[in-house]
Amino acid sequence: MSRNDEVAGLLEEFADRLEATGVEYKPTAYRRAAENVREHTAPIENLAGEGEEAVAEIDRVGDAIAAKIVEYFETGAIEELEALRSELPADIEALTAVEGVGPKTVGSLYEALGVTTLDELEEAAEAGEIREVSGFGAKTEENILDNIPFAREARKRTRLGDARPVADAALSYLDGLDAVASAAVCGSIRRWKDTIGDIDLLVASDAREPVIEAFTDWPEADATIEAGTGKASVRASGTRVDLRVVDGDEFGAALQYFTGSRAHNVAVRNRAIDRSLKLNEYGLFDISDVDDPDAGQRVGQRVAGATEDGVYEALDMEPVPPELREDNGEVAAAADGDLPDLVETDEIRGDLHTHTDWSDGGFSIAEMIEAAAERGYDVHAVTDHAAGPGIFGNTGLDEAEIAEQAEAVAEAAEEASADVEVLHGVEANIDAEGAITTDDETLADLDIVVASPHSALGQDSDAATERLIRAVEHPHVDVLGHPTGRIINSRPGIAPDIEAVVEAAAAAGTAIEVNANPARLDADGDMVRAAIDAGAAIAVDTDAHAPRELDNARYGVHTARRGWAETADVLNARSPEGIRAFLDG
Ligand code: DGT
Ligand code: CA
Ligand code: CA
Ligand code: ZN
Repeated sequence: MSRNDEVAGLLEEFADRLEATGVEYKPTAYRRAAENVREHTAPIENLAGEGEEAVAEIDRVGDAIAAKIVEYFETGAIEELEALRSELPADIEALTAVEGVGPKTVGSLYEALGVTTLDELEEAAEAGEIREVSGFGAKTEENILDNIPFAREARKRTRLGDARPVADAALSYLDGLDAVASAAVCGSIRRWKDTIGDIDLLVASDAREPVIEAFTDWPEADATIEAGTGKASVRASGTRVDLRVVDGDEFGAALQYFTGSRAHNVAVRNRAIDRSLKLNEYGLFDISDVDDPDAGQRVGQRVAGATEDGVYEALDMEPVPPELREDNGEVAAAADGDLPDLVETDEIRGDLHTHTDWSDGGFSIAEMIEAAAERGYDVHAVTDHAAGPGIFGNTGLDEAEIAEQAEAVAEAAEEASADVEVLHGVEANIDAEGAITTDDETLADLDIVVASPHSALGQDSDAATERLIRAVEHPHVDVLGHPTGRIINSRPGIAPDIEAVVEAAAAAGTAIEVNANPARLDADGDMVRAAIDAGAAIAVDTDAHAPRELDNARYGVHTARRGWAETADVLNARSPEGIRAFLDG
């Protein structure tokens, strides 16, 4: 974690605690400051060293907040924050992780019941004490109780999008060391799971000690958790990073083993046993002539282990792409030579769900088209928010504004230097009943309509199913955007009957989106697989609000791969003509 992140975290806590004690306006100022400190490119500790004025140069950081930041670097604490902490000794970060519990709730529940931790919150809810507090009711209490397990789980796991850049940085650092022959990520992050418990790294080297030493000295590591002869763990950006160092001839076996999942490994190991082979993290061994196969880890004749592909091939299997290794039929498919030909990130020909400064994006239509061109895209769809439920203030476009934007998009497309086919569309809203809240005549004129749920995300499963079925059956809807509306580690979203929704989508010719924003990643792998089985197309879109967010496409592609998506299943891996044909159909 950089010190900018650290200070931003403190300012956010400050904001929460001010809000909990009923202070108005100031919390917003602290949150804005936090955001800008986090995004600021210069290290905050350097600015603080130069003094308050240098810190106050950061956008939205006023003199008062700048003084507190300097105080923190000079004394190791902020006096006023310490005072707020003793006034309200509750774990505000943990408690506000529960959906429906904000800082004010934390303040009230502490005052009335002395609640300071998640456990105490749960006890109070179970005992029916919360409903007795003024301003709370039985329904609120029930919601809190329902949401506690999710909050507990969320605090333990890191989002893929937060962990992957850390893993990539660690990997390139290790790759640059002389003693390292090869380096790879393994574990859930190599399988591209949407959340990960820890980052697992593997290195092949015949000099273990210097590699371990260099790893614990990695500049981005905040602390060493443990260090041994062949493995070490550090903490970086709040996530645990495990490294194992093995010999080159065992690298493939270790990579296979530590990639998991456990269930996949069990299935593969059983296949080895059927062939009188022994598979473990050290290699694949022929034990047909061995009296006691359990006598050691490296017994019998080594038949594979240097490469992972070699391990699978020696088991008469196609090498299994990591995303499939969840024991969902991939072992049998690999044995039959029936693995899917998975879509690749560089096969994406354009993004079909993006925003500009016409709604809540930060960049112009022209800048977003240019960014798409830079990424080699052939197609780019502009789909700003339509006004409607769940879209705040006046960020969403009404019918007149959509018509006006059509002209602006046509103009920008005309002027764009690169040869990108620009589509004009909208991200329309699916209301709680499944109606699309933009006029049909307006929708009919657009190249593409993405329809997404943005409101009523706490509705029950039956209502959610009906809602999404009605939306995908709408004649002008082309893509169902982020189908559940979940925000990973923050809110679960709706839980429709997936089969029913994807069947309706397939029948209506509506594509199911994999939203590549790493906070969303829905549809998830399971829904993608159901959609493909039902015959629905998949759209892998970033929902970018800025050019750099177009680079999130890889998270969406790997999520689609977890759902066994082949190139042909993905709408925006088709040619511009193919995409047009689908949208017109
Ligand atoms: P995570 O970190 O919770 O997101 O999930 P993984 O899959 O990365 O799990 P982790 O970090 O505990 O271990 C990495 C891989 O190592 C795991 O996917 C499979 C393998 N592995 C670790 N311990 C065991 C074990 O006791 N038995 C088996 N079969 N495999 C193991
Ligand atoms: Ca892991
Ligand atoms: Ca691990
Ligand atoms: Zn969007």
